[in-house]
Amino acid sequence: MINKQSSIPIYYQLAELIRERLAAGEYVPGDMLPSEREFSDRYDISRMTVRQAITSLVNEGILHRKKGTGTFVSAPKINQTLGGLTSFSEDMKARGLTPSNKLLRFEKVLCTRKDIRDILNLTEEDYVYEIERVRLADNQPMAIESIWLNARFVPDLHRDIVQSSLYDYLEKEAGLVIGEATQMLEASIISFEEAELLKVNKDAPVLMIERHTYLQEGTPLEVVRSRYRADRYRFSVDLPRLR
Ligand code: 16G
Repeated sequence: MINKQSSIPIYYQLAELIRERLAAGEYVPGDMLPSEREFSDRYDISRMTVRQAITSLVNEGILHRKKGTGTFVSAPKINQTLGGLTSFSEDMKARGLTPSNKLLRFEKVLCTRKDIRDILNLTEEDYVYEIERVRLADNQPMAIESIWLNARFVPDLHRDIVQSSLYDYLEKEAGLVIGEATQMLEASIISFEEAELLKVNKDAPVLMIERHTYLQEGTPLEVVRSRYRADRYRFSVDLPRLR
């Protein structure tokens, strides 16, 4: 029940109440939620407060809105384990989803950014491919990816290749052996343009993953900064007990 005397904001109480209903299985993925008006009548709270509660659950990915219809319970998020080095295409195919890309930028340029040069061990005379793509699964945008790829290893890369799997090309066509990567995960926000590309609210949270990938013999190959939709993705790691 909603307690109006409580110091806990009413919108938060309502969001918790909806969350509990979902956990109890009262609503399942695909179900339509009661309207804002029904919630506001039932709990005697303003529609603005109802909207705030629903928006917070939409931003978390638990609910989604369909224009002109209502609010629906979302499918569970994609659970991505962080145990090994895989490509986006492999990850999606393993789930029975079809990966695709929307290429935003593809250029071979001198590596002008010092932060990238430092990671890739390059000088100002070295070239990188700067690649930016929206990564989609079953035509749903999942992430925006910015790649800086050491051009020395793949002089003939062209834009058609990165319309599909980059790792496939690197390993099967270019004869490279990808060895290992270091990955960092942090919370981030995105620009208005990026929110439009990801089809999320402009203030929706995203998960920023930075990956530094190395070839088998240890040479740095790529720096990748990806912004994943926090409403569609969660990452999990297995932790052996350390003593
Ligand atoms: C993933 C990798 C990225 C790699 C890409 C290749 C992260 C954060 N990034 O998105 O480093 O370049 O896969 O994917 O996991 P592709 O082979 O499907 O093009």
